[in-house]
Amino acid sequence: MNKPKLTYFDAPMSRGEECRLALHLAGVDFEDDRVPFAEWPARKPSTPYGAMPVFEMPGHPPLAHSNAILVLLGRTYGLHPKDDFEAARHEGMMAHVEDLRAVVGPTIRISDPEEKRKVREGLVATVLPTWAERAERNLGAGPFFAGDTLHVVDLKLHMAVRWFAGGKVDHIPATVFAGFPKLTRVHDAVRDDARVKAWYAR
Ligand SMILES: N[C@@H](CCC(=O)N[C@@H](CS)C(=O)NCC(=O)O)C(=O)O
Repeated sequence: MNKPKLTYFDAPMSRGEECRLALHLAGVDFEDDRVPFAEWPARKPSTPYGAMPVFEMPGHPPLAHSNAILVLLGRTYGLHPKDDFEAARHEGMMAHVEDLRAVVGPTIRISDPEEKRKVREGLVATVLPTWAERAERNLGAGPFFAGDTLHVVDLKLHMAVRWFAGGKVDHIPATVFAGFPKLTRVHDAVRDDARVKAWYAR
């Protein structure tokens, strides 16, 4: 390996895509290792914690956990605050996104369609608006988490909102976060960033 490598599923989603975006925004020439879903079970045991994304840099052991990867990239390439307290505030919001994934993620594995519908409708009624209200409470005048400058936290918030905004998650309406203008504004500001547009125009 002679350049950084990011390993994740072959899909523009979630924890892996936010790390790819961070690498792209940082201008890093990286190997974009996309694992077909069918190959994941064979590769899983060789990852640090049995999950992806995994980031590798020449001369270092593989690094796992999206927030650790994002903070490393953010610190290295100016996409995370230098001030320790402000950085921790950003990391708090990043943990809030992981809290959301921790409740919605397991519903993907519910095999009974009726049970899945019930559980997801329950999330739409309570957990998702509560999560969004708490995120919103910690957002300022925007457009990004910390004003005019895009940081890794914004990439993470963008991916969280985008997850549902596409309308492709059964039983979770695309409008589930539409009533939260600050969250929507972060999502849109990241979407409209020229570097992000360039990534999707490849
Ligand atoms: N805390 C980890 C969670 C990683 C995680 O659960 N990744 C999912 C994909 S987003 C995964 O690897 N799922 C497949 C599996 O657990 O076997 C992080 O933030 O990266």
